[in-house]
Amino acid sequence: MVVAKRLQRDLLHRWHGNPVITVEDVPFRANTVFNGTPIDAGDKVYLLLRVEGQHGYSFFALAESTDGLNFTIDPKPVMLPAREGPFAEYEKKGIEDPRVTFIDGTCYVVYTAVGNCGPRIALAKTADYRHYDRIAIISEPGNKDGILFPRKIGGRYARLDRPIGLGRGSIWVSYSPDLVNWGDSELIITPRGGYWDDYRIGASVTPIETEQGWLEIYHGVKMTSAGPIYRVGVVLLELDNPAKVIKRGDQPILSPRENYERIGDVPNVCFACGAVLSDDGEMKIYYGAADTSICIATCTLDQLLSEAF
Ligand code: BMA
Repeated sequence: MVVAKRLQRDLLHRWHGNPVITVEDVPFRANTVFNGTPIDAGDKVYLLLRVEGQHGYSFFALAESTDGLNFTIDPKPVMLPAREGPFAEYEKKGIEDPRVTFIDGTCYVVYTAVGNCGPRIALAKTADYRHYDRIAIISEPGNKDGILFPRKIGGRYARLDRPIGLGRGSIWVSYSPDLVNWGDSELIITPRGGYWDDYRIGASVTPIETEQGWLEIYHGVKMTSAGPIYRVGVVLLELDNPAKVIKRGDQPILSPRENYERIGDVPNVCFACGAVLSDDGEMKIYYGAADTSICIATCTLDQLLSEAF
């Protein structure tokens, strides 16, 4: 008898313990928890979580783990929207989607500050993952999905971001001498008509430096008659000039299929926010599912580089 091999639909493997964190794990009253970015601190993995409170706006909490799989959340949030000072105007509607990058040993967090004029990219840093010092708001409104590269490129800091343009967000790169003043912005990739990422795209994971180029795991949105579908894909960028695309995966590496990705406050969402790479090349990619929980999907870096394109 010939037994048909069951086709693995997605390149990434979902962890059997998904979802890893839900609102039931949050030790204070909240609406949802999603889009957590990992902080690889060597002996521990932290997740800086986006929590949406019952009032409707988002803030950050911290989860801690020794194995990157089982987390305990701190009893109180670690970063709330500023209510006074220069950031307050721009965080009136909350702070969202943090992404962590270590540069020369300093842990930076880029997040979306949401005010009445729209989303702006903001930068903070932390020494202990529980206290955050705001540095600057680093974009005008209409921009989100800001992520720092882990080292300077051509002597300058570099970041990916997603200015919304004509309503169809694309991924751009910008440069800075000091992390505060940014410019020389260049377009990297746009949505692709007819593909899974034909409506909107944005950077998702801190770029991973490989011998072949910067591996960027991004999110792509397809608009359907039932609303958007958020999927995860990959693009490889030149190390010395990340505006140059070496190759872009035709197919997503993760699509919403499980109930926890299909059903929630925003259905049909897999939204990656960071990855932890171990010495043996195994990757854990942390993603928000349906804006309602945090999940993990795994792969090896080699497999991503060889099979995702
Ligand atoms: C994006 C971001 C994410 C969110 C996603 C799906 O635009 O705002 O925070 O997870 O939409 O709702």
